[in-house]
Amino acid sequence: MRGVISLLRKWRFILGLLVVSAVVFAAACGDFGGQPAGQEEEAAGDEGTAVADEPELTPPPEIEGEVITGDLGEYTINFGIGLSETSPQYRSVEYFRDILEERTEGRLQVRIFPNSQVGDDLQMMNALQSGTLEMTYPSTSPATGIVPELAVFDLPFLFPSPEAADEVLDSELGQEMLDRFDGTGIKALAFAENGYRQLTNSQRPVESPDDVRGLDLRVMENPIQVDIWRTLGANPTSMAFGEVFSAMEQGVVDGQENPWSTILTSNFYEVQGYGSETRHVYTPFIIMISEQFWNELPGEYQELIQEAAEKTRDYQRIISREYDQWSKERLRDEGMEITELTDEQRREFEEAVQPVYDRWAPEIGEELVERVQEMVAEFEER
Ligand code: TK8
Repeated sequence: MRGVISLLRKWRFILGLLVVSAVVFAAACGDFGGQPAGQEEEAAGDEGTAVADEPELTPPPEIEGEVITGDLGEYTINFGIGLSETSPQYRSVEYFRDILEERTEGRLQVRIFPNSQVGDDLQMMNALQSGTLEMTYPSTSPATGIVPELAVFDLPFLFPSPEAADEVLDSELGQEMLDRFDGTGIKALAFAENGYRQLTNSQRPVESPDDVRGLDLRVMENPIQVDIWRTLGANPTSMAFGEVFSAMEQGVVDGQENPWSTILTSNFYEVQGYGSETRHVYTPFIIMISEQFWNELPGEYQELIQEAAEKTRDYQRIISREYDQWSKERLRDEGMEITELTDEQRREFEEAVQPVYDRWAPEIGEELVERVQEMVAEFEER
């Protein structure tokens, strides 16, 4: 029987490899909503186009723990992400890969596919559910179709600091959210940090809600993100991340919103002249694995992957915060005019989007929204 299982596993592995290779080939031809081939080369860091340098980063922690020995089989994890090789997200997946490969002497291999090469967030989550991709690391916003309660993190101005976000995400409430993926074809291992979202556009400086009026903006595929910008008088369009650069370059949209490190490492500054430090939403990432693949793994490998995901989360938060302000300054070096809002100006945005809470708290669950707000308030009082 073991021979049959191992043969099946080999066939699945070969099939998976064929699917992923076909997908990678298709992506190279620009078929997967990723950046068209030309821009992928740029995003790959050709000198003189993509931003080649990076901030002084805290080095990844030493890899500790025994090597896992025994005839537990060999597996390859194809790990797709939306951001580029210079992003803190990518750097953290390299650390995840190194932990697995070192602790199993290469019996667990990780192949990283950045730049939406094997699909955008929704496509990669679907690929996990169908077992054609092993891991991905999307924002919570596009995952609300699978776990609706995640929408609480789409509420504007919810977290006053990254530490307050960590407090909630790493609490029992956060674990409850991750556990809600069980049975959906996805196992959610840990949160990480996408970060505070900042508005950019090609038209004008923005320092008040009035300046937003009439802007055509790309937003994530999530109804609350659409509502936020419609409430501010913009014309929001939901779009997969891999299509954003081209849409801005062709003038299909005037702007988008993402953390400074994404705006920098996805070269958005090349087509966006104005940035505003709105910090209007804090978006978490989720490190996730295909439930089908997870269930086939020996328990020792499951434990290692869970441990590695939590270490990856902790490290990614550190370098994400090191990238944040450094990226803002690099964007200025690249010619972007960045408006830093005063507390008063940011309060004007908060007041303008209060109706979003009123409309969506009942949808998300008043009790859940209040639980998160109480945890944040208690944390801020410490
Ligand atoms: C990358 C996306 C991105 C998100 C977005 O896969 O879509 O704008 O902020 O980070 O998840």
